[in-house]
Amino acid sequence: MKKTNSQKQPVCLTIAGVDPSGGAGIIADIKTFSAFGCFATAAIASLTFQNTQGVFGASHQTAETVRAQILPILDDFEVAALKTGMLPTGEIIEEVARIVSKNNLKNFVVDPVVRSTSGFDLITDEALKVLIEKLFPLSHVITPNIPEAERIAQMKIESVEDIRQAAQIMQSFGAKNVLIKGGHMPIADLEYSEAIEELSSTERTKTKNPKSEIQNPKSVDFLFMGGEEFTFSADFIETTATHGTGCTFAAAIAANLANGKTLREAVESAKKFVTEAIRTAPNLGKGHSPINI
Ligand code: PXL
Repeated sequence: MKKTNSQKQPVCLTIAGVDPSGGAGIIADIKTFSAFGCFATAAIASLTFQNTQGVFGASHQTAETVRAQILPILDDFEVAALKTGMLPTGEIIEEVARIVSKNNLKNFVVDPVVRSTSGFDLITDEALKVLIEKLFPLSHVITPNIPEAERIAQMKIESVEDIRQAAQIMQSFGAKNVLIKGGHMPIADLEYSEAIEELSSTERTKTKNPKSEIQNPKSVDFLFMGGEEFTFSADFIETTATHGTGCTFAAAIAANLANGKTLREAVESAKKFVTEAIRTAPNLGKGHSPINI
């Protein structure tokens, strides 16, 4: 619900790419900030050319033009939370890191966007290294999905134990809190999956069902805060309408933090929001439909 003018809306800032077809990137972030009663501001790191079927190209900003967008916002508003998404080049990432440090920005959610669902690389390998080195230590939480976690931690993720190991690797890169989203690896439920992992590998191969055979599959997200682990589970929804889920999730976490929620509360609420948005997706376009935000 929109707050009235007399209630001060926390200001959230997204620094990300524009998806002109509206499903992902800055447009999704703005709608999400707004849905959580925050005032949305946005700096464009890249203008992409895409629709629900694919990403066809992108025109990146420079460090200077990104800085020129952000500084007037910081000069004027108190930014309660910051979210980054597609940051395509090392120079942009270094500039964002400098600005975050210098302005001591808090509630910084880093969505380490690597590749679009359709397989378009949204960041170069060199830039990904800079993102890990410069932004992870400044972040409050990073929010990789499984393919992103695999590329960052440089390992295959096929089990809950792999998720834990990947999180440890990412924490060793300086990320204090790591949320690994399990939507790409539906599991029966946590206890059952862990029991399977205890089995010998031959038994496991026999037991490991393809996802279509799992009864009541769940999409389970794992939040690692220091040495603690928390899980967030929702029914897995078999659908191709997933365009923009990552952006929306991270933006909802940032908005919740801006509203004063703890990280655990922020993730729990964001997960519900995204699940509902997937469940009620409008089925637009010929490819991966956007979700309902
Ligand atoms: O979902 C990753 C993503 C983030 N940001 C922008 C995108 C995409 C995927 O297409 O276009 C701008």
